[in-house]
Amino acid sequence: LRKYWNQRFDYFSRFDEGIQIDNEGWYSVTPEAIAEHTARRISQLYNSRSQDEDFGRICVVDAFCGVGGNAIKFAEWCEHVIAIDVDPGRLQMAKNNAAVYGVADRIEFILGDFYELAPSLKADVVFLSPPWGGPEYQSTKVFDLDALPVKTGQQWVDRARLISDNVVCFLPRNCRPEDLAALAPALPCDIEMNRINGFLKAVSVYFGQLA
Ligand code: MGP
Ligand code: SAH
Repeated sequence: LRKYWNQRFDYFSRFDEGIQIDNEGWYSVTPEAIAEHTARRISQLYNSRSQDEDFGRICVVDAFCGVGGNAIKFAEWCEHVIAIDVDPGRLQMAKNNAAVYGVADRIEFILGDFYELAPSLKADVVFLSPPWGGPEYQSTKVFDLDALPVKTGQQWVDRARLISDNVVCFLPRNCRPEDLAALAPALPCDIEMNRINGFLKAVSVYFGQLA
C-alpha cells in the first residue's frame, strides 16, 4: 500500500481535499495525467468534422468507473458521462471524488454490471478499464487478454461495440500489441504507451474514429 500512498497526488492532485479510495481502488485508479490525456483525446472526436462547434459534445460510458479517476476527467472534457460499477462502495467513492472536483452533476452514476447494461446504453465512446486481477498481472512476461478475471478482453470489447465502435481499452503494459489490435481486427486502432515521469504504467488502445 505504501507504494500507492507515495503516488497519491499522481492519482488525484486534490487528494487532500477529501478523496476516498479503497484497496482495489488504490491499485486500479488511473493516474490523473493519463486520465486527463485520454479525456482530451476523446473530447476531440468530432473536432475534424466541424471545428469548434462539436468540441467536447461527447457522451462517454466509463464501463468500470472504480473510484472515478477516469470519470472525473471525462466530465471535465466531455458533455456527459455514464459511470458504471458493480461495487456500491466504490461507486459511492467515485461520487464523492467527483464532488471534490466539482463535476458530480455531469456524471450519471449507475450501479450494475456493464455486461448486462450495455445493450440498453447509447453513447459516442465506450471506455473500458476492467479489473486485471490485481498487481499480480505482472507475474507473467506477456499478459493474456483471455485471462482477465471477469470476462475476456474480447467479450468486453464485443459488448462495448453494441454501443459504439469508438472504444478505448486501458490495459496492462505487458500486453502484446498484436493481441490488442486483434480485439477488433476490422477497425482502425492506435496503441499508446502511457508513462508517468518516464515510467510505463499501462497501455491504451483506441478503436474506430478515435484512431
Ligand atoms: P501497478 O503496476 O500496480 O503500479 O499499476 P505501479 O505504480 O506502476 O508500480 P510498479 O512498481 O509495478 O511500477 C500501474 C497502473 O496500472 C496503475 O496506476 C493503474 O492505473 C493500472 N492498474 C493496475 N491494476 C492492477 C489495474 C486493474 O486491475 N485494473 C485497472 N483498470 N487498472 C489497473
Ligand atoms: N478506471 C478506474 C478503475 C477501474 S478498476 C479509476 O480510474 O478509478 C475496475 C472496476 O471494475 C472495479 O471498481 C470493479 O468493481 C469494476 N467491475 C468489475 N466487474 C464489473 C462489471 N461487470 N461491470 C461494471 N464494473 C465492474
